[in-house]
Amino acid sequence: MTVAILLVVIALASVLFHALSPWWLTPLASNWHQMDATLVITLWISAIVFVAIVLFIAYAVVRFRYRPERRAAYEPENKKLEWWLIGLTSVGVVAMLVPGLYVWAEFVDIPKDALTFETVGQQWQWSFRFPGQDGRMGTVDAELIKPDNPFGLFPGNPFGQDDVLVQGSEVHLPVGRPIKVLLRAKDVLHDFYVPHFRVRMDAVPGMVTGLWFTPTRTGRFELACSEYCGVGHHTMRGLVVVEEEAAFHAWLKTQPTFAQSMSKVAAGTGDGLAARGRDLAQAKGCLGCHSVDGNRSAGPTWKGLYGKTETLANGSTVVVDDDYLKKSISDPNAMIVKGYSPVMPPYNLSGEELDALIAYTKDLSK
Ligand SMILES: [Cu+2]
Repeated sequence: MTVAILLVVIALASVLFHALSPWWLTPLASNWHQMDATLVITLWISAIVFVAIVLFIAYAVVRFRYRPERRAAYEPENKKLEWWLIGLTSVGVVAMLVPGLYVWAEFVDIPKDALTFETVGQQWQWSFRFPGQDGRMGTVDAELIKPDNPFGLFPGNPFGQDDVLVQGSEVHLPVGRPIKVLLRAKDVLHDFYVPHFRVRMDAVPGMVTGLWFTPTRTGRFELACSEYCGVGHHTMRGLVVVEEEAAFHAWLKTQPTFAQSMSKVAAGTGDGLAARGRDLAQAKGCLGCHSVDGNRSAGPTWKGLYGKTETLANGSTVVVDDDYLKKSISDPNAMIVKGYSPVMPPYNLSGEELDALIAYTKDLSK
């Protein structure tokens, strides 16, 4: 009897947990209410089956409990019952699958007027590219990816010259317009997922994947990598700002085009060694683990780092200078700062690149 009561309590508690739990979907901010509908349908069907089975077991435990005078009946087959069970299971499975097929058909049918932009994932940050005035994205090749050319655009391709290369990990989008996101990855699998938009897709090295949605609300939404991609995975975040069309275009104008960033490179140090260090830090993914605003991340923040005295894991202290930084980039695990894990891979940078990065950290420590 105790077992039967426990089973009934489990069934009731599961239903109550769902009804009272705050752990439910975030508010929807895109057109994909169908995703929620399929989820709810699946949840209800599974919930009904779960409760029915648990209650049936509780009933069977009481009804057929052991009595010395009773003998079990041998019944190897019950055709009628089997047909019922096959029928009900089929109806349940079909009811869970069919709505998904309808939603998928819509998911792969990308609206013709969609605004396209590209998102590139790398350990551990997101970068964004818009097609520019001509509405066409420039051709890319992974072999061309360099600190100066983080998207690997063909320097001579006419469609790529006006491509807008977004600075930082914040992307703006206009509200109420279908958006098509093209996805690439530079190193390992990543996954583009903004929970408020419901849709997600893996970014796979060596191919272009994509998804689409129409943002329905203005606001700031977090983009978090949703495919485990290494020790810095949790730091791989971005921000999607949905705003009115005019504000979006104003923002887009503030971002440099590919031609502008290339001419900066051609002009030598552009706007200084520190700026080149910043571009390099962005391109190499350093900022995935080292913040520049003082916040603690997988690695020490770069803000105020230069000239600081750090305590190392072995208890000794070191002043952060050119030598320490150079050593820590080429052999990160030699002198780990206390409280951090030895997770940084070694980087083989040129002397010029090292100088640029150090100039940048100096700049952040003024
Ligand atoms: Cu990732």
